[in-house]
Amino acid sequence: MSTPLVGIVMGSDSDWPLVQKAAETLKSFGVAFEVRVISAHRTPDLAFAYAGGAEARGLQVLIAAAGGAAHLGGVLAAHTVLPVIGIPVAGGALNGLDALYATLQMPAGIPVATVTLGSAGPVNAALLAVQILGAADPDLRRKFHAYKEELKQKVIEGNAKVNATL
Ligand code: RP5
Repeated sequence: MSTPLVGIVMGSDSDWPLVQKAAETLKSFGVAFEVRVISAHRTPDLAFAYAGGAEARGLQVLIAAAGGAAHLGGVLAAHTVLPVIGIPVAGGALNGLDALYATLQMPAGIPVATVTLGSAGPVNAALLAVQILGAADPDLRRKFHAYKEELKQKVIEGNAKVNATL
C-alpha cells in the first residue's frame, strides 16, 4: 500500500456505515487513504496529535465525519494547514442539523469545506479530495474527466429509459 494521501477521520465507529462510502470512492480513483476513529470530545489529545502530525506523514487532505455537536472538522483544521473536508453525520434528536451547522459554521481563518448530510456527503467529500489532489496530478484529473463522462452517460441512458416507457 502506498503512502496515504487522504486521512479519513470519524468521531465514532457508529459513523462508519455512512463514511465507508468515502473510502469506496477514493478506492475507485486509486487514491491511497487511511481511516481513523478519533473523537474531538472523547479523545481530544489524539485529535490534536493526529492533525498536528498529518502533514509530516505525507497526508494532503483530511476528511472529518462527525455527528451531534460535531467539532471534529474544526478541531483538526485548527491543528493543521492541510485542507479539511467535513461530513456532518445525521442522527440524534436534531437529525443532523446540529452536525451540519457545527461543521459548516466555522469562523474566518479556519475553513472546513462542508458537504451535505446524507449518503451524498461522503461521496462528495471523497470527490472533493480527489479534485484537490488532482490540481497537481494530471492522471487524477484524467480519471475525473472519465468519471464526469460516466455521470453524463447515465443521464442520457435514463432519458432513453424513461422515453421508452411512453
Ligand atoms: C459523534 O457522536 C460521533 O461522530 C457520532 O456521530 C455521534 C454518536 O457517537 P456514538 O455515541 O455512536 O459513539 O461524536
